[in-house]
Amino acid sequence: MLIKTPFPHEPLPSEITPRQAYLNRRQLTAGLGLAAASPLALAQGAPGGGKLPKLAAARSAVAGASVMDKPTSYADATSYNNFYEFGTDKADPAQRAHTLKPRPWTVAVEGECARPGNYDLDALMKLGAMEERIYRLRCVEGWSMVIPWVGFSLAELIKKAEPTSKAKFVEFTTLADRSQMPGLRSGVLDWPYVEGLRMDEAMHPLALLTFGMYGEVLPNQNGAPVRIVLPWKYGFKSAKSIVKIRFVEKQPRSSWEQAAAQEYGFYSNVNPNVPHPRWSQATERRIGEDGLFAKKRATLMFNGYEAQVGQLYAGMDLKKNY
Ligand SMILES: Nc1nc2c(c(=O)[nH]1)N[C@H]1C(S)=C(S)[C@@H](COP(=O)(O)O)O[C@H]1N2
Ligand SMILES: [Mo]
Repeated sequence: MLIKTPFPHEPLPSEITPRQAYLNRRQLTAGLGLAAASPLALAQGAPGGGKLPKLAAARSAVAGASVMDKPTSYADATSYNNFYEFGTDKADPAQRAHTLKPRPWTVAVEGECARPGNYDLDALMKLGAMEERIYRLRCVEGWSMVIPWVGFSLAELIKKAEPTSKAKFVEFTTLADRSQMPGLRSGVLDWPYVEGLRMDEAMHPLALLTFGMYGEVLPNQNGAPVRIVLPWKYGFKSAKSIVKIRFVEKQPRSSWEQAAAQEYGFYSNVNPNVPHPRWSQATERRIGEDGLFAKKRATLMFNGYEAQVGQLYAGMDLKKNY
């Protein structure tokens, strides 16, 4: 069946209504008495799926890098995804991303920098020391997760590339290969998926070049083999399956701006005070807490990372620069 999405990224009823599968699983874990562990214990032990290679990481010392919220279950984090290259339904990436080949993989680092280059995945992974960061991820659609990511600050890669004084922004381009990605047949976005950051945002220690989650390498549906995660921005800024990182002078035009500029600004910082033109951003549903009577959570300014990133936007009108 062909389901027409009237606008990209519109929360579908299926996203607002919890899936029966989640309820069943929650009832099961509650029954086993597994739900009462302390956040710290869960953070250290949040288990992966056990099917992918392990990716060892030290606990991050970066300020704000480990929230105390209970991590989302691996099953939820890997079955409720946005990765439009594999379809627009939340279940599509988990069902269809097995066709993605995360190895061999090359990331081109280019543009306004003294040391451009093509990095093979293994070389890329050696540019920094792997850390575990437990971040909140808030989707513009109004749901959130808490995920223990593995990677290192994007700043590590940027410093090695030695950007020139002309490099004001960083542009990320992700894979667009029809033979691996069935969703590219749809015109829902202008492929390839492109995102961008101002240089100081990209250099912020919380900006994570991400290779794994839950102590293992990234599953395909979560953006294998390498993605970025920007915890203070709406989820769509966290581009998956990156193949190119380019330093540029002018502000890049992201795929979401291209699709609907009045709805998805370049900054897209999480902000409960600036509603999306078609819905409020004041509250969010935490995946895993989606029972019939579960209360929504209040969305926090900069997704709760205001102390760390607020100064990047000092003096800016955040209603204009949404
Ligand atoms: N290449 C690519 N990256 C993407 C997307 C996408 O469709 N394609 N979706 C974004 C959106 S809208 C969200 S909310 C997050 C979801 O990340 P997760 O599935 O790992 O939770 O990925 C982001 N990165
Ligand atoms: Mo999203």
